[in-house]
Amino acid sequence: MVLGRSERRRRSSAVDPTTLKILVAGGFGVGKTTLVGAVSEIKPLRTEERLTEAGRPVDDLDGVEGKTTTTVAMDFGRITVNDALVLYLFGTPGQDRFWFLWDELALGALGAVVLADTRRLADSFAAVDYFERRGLPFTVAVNCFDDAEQFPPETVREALDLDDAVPVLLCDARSRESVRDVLITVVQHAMRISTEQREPALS
Ligand SMILES: Nc1nc2c(ncn2[C@@H]2O[C@H](COP(=O)(O)OP(=O)(O)OP(=O)(O)O)[C@@H](O)[C@H]2O)c(=O)[nH]1
Ligand SMILES: [Mg+2]
Repeated sequence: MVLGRSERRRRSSAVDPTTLKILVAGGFGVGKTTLVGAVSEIKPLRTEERLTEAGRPVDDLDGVEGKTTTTVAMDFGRITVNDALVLYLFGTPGQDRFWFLWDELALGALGAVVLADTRRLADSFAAVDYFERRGLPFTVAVNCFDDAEQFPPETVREALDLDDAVPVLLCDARSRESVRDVLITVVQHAMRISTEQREPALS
């Protein structure tokens, strides 16, 4: 097939989209795997294993009694935000015994979402501490479970003792649109921080 001049120009000017890595973190059973699955345009890679009697002493099932599986390594998904931007999503395992995987998963990440559940807000403390310590920009997204009491974002900010600059928003981890909004907030926040770090005098 012979390409016309305008088609040839169009194709040669098309640039590869920027690809960014985003972590999806948070406590056990907060909805990380659900979030990645809701938004991914490829079949998400999951590493779910059944929760067993043997794990009962170390797996804290309080508040998530209906849960039958848990992530033991990571979730992986991809979302094309627009022609210029593709996000690769890495969901962390939620249980403390898999903390050793976090450093590997965080390598090269632009930013992170810390998913929170208002019924078990303390389960998010460790993820918030982790990203603050590493200096990795993060956004807190409250996954609004039907039977959880709903609090305004500012109350959650206070409870988690977050810096004013950290975005806090409410979301539904099952909804593609809602998760997309969260991810766009993460990218914008991380870009803002990286610009401020590069141009401190202007910010
Ligand atoms: N009602 C409601 N249920 C949800 C929501 N998000 C997740 N769930 C349910 O909550 C359970 C836990 O979700 P997961 O996505 O496995 O949670 P996780 O954070 O990946 O869990 P771990 O990997 O074990 O830490 C699942 O049964 C989901 O169907 C939500 O927004 N609303
Ligand atoms: Mg999971």
